Amino acid sequence: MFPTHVIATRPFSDQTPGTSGLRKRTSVFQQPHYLENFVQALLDEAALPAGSTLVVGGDGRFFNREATHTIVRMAAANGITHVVVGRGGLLSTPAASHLIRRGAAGGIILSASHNPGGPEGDFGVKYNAANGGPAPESFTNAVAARAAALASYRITDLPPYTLDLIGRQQVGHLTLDVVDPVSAYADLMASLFDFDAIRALFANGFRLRMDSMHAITGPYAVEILERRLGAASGTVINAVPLPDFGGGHPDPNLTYAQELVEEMFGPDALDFGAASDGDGDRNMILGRRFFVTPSDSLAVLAANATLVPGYRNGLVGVARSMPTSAAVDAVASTLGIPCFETPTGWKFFGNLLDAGRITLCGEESFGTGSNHVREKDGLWAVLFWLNVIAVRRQSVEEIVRAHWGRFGRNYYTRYDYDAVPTEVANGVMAHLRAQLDALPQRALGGRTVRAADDFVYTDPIDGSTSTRQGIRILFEDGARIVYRLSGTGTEGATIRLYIERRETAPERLDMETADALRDLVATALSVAEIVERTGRTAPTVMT
Ligand code: VG1
Ligand code: CO
Repeated sequence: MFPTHVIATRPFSDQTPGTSGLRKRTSVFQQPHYLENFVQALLDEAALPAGSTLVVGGDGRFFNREATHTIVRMAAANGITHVVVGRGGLLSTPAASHLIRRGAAGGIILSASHNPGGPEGDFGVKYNAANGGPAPESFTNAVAARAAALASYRITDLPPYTLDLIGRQQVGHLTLDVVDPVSAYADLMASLFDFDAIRALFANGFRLRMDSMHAITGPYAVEILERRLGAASGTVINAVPLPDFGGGHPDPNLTYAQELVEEMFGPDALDFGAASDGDGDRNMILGRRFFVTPSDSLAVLAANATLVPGYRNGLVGVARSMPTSAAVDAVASTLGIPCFETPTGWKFFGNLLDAGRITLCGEESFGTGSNHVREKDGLWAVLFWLNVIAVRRQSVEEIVRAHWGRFGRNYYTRYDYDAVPTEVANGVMAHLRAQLDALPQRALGGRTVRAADDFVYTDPIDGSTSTRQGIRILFEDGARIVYRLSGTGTEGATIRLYIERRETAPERLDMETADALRDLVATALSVAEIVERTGRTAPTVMT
């Protein structure tokens, strides 16, 4: 047998997972024992029964391969006898979720998602449970407590094995399956969408640009869009995953997906543009010179779901995270189905999906998904849109404008202030909390406040409660301002400001978002004293 070592570690008190797993600078993860400490805490807490399967894979960023080997060796040392790894240690987050759901007891996903990668960038580790979804808060809190108290971890010297050849290897007592990262996921997509209709769309000259931002969706997009659906070769740009994402910020928004945005708003704009993030769970949808807000995208998909084979029988319900606009609420009320409002982070959708209470869900941060996996899914959203376009035979812009005409329009914007000193950001939140009781009935910028609170969520399935999930100022006319601190940043704090106003009058559906929200933005900045407290006169990113 191969020796298992029990290695002394020092407790790490900074291993509390945030919105989506543990995310730190790569250099922090590279410290001696740091990764091992966290993985041991995860494995201890998960306590997988004998004979169970663990899935491992990541978005290919710098340190992905080393971390994969460490986890394989630690899994073996902790009695796990079957590990499934994507070839090269690669798996997109939605593909990992899908593989876990096919009989594994859990999975470890290596990614810091939309955060930059590389030696100077970020790394991340997330545990997903047997349902394929991010472990709930109760689990992550318990892991953090263990990680802060651990004395040692277990790791095995394994005989040589490879992550680069598809197939089964017997490595000591460990059965290691290296799988093609793409094929099972591509088959799942083919089972949900009308690939014949989408193929016909491309055959008739429909032009798409997909920007994979040098991140994990490249191989998935090439296989599905170009090979299986016949989109022109070269449709997918930045298709080769790179350890540092080509030095970019793999976040599909109007600021960072620059190459795509320039083309889609330029003189030779194509019919449809899309981008995905580092780990493949986010999506940005663009029409010709037209940006679809993620909140609108969720609402449009919900309203058109029965046009898609996988959702032909309709939706049982929908959910959105609290800061996401209420556009989908209007669709749910017309369809007569429930709409749930959850805290930020995909883990809060898991119970609702597992209990069969919702079919679609989404977040304003370019995340949309359904009950097909337990993560948000970037390429799924792109395929959903393509399927809807193929059936409706309308442009992206026509579909969205028709949607606004029918359901009303939720003007929406998000401001992010990155790398704010932590004390300053906490000061902004404390200043807001101190005003909560005095805000109701007050007039702010000509609007009357109906209610103000710090969002509390009680899970309807397991009754668990999550507090302090974001400050909401709700106005009587339905407008809303939300403030929260990011749980995914690694430098200082990120303040997020979300602003929304609903409009149903037909003559007011075509305003520029900046014009429609100007007053509310001014109110939001002044109530929080953003400029005074942070010294920032403009956000880092505006969506
Ligand atoms: C952000 C988004 C949130 C998303 C999370 C993980 O969190 O706002 O909606 O679920 O990232 O997405 P925060 O706490 O920074 O606002 V990903 O693509 O990193 O898995
Ligand atoms: Co992501």
